Amino acid sequence: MKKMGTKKITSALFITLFAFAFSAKAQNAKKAELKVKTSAVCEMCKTTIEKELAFAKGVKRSAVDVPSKIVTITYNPKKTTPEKIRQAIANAGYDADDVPANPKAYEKLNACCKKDGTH
Ligand SMILES: [Cu+2]
Repeated sequence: MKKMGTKKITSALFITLFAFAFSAKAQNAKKAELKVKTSAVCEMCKTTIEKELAFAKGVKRSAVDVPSKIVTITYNPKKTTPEKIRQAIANAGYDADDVPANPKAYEKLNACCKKDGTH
């Protein structure tokens, strides 16, 4: 009787562990990482891009590394796509990989943020 009890507990524990592993895997599927090369040149560009992405659907987190001009984006692949994310960056006035910056948004950028800006 006592042995049976232990077995039950052990199998219950296994099931719990399985459930944990499974849910962790399911959560991973909702997260993907994307790296996009932009035309960011300064801290202000970083803020502009990160703010724009904060409002983009499906984007969980974004971080611009100014020296390398790379934006690392954590997003939900069920809610958005790399294409849409690049488009959001382009709409903010910055190049995003092969998507050119939106000219109107680019015009509105501070002079120091433009590609030919003096630094
Ligand atoms: Cu800038």
